[in-house]
Amino acid sequence: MDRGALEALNNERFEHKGTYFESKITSPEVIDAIEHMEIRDSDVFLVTYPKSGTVWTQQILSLIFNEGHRNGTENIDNMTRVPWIEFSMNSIDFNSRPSPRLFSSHLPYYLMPRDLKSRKAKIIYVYRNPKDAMLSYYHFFKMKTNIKHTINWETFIELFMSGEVFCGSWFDHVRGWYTHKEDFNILFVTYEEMKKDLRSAVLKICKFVDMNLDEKAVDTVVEKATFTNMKHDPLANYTFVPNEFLDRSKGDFLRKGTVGDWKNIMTVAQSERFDKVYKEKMGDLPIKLWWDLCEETTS
Ligand code: PPS
Repeated sequence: MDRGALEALNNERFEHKGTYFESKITSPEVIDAIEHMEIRDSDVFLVTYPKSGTVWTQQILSLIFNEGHRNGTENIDNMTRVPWIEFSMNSIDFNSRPSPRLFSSHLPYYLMPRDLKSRKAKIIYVYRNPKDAMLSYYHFFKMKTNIKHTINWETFIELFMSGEVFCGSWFDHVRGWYTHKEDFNILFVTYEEMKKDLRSAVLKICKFVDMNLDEKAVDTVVEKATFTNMKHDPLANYTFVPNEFLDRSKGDFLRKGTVGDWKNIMTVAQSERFDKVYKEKMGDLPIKLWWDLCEETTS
C-alpha cells in the first residue's frame, strides 16, 4: 500500500463510530446530532454509498415532488432541494423546511435518525455495481482539492476494498442497509435499473412516495433526468460546488454515467481479486444478479 496515499487520507478524515468521514465537511458532533433529528411522516430520505447515483436520484426526486416542473425552485440547485443531513457545506435549518422534506445521506443505517427505525418516513436506497462505484470514486478523488497526494488506481482499489475511503466500506454500507431493511420503510433501487429503463424506475419511485403523476409529468421527469440533460443543467450537474471542495479542471462530477466502465480499466487480476472479496463479504446476499443482467443491455 502507498503510505503517502494513506497519510493523505488520514489528514483529511476522522473515524466516528466505525466509519470514516471527511473532516472538511462534517464533524462527530454533526453526526451525533442526526440521531435526534425530528422526523415527519412525510419525509423522504435518499441514501447511498458515494458514487452510486445520488445526484441523479436527487434530480428525479425533486422533480417528482414538483410534478416534473420546478415550481418555485427554478433557481435552487439539487443539493439545496435535497440537502445532505450530515454535511455542513450549505447550512440549512431542517426544521423550518416545509413538508414534504427531501434529504440525502451517505450514512450507514445505524447512524441515521432514530425515528426512522420505527418506520416513520420513507427511505430510497440506491446502490450500484461496486466496481463502477469504485471507478467513479477514483475519478472523484482526483477532483478533491484537499487530497494533495496522487493516488493511483491500484492503490485506490486497495483503499476502497479495505474501507479506508470517506464513508467507509461499500460492503459494510450495502450489507448493513440490506440486512436491516425490515427496520425501515425502504425501497431499494439500483443505478443499473435506472440506466436500463429510467421511466420504469421513475414510476417505481413515484409509487413508493405516493406521487401520482400524469403521463406528461412523468415524461418531463425522465427527460430532465437523462445524463445529457443533467450534464448541461447548472442546477443539477454540481458545477455549483465551490472550487474549494472540487477542482473542476481535474474532471466532471457527471463524468460518463455508464454501466460497466470498470471493464475499461480493471485488469483481469484486479477484477478477480475484487470478486473474491465480494464473494467473501456479500456472497450470501441476492444482489449481484441485477448487475449481470443489466450490463448486457445498458453500457
Ligand atoms: S456522490 O458524490 O456520492 O453524490 O456521487 P453520486 O451522485 O452518487 O454518483 C456520481 C455518479 O453518478 C453518475 N450520474 C449519472 N449517471 C447516469 N445518468 C445520470 N443522469 C447521472 N447523474 C449522475 C455520475 O456521472 C457519476 O458516475 P460516473 O461513472 O463517474 O460517471
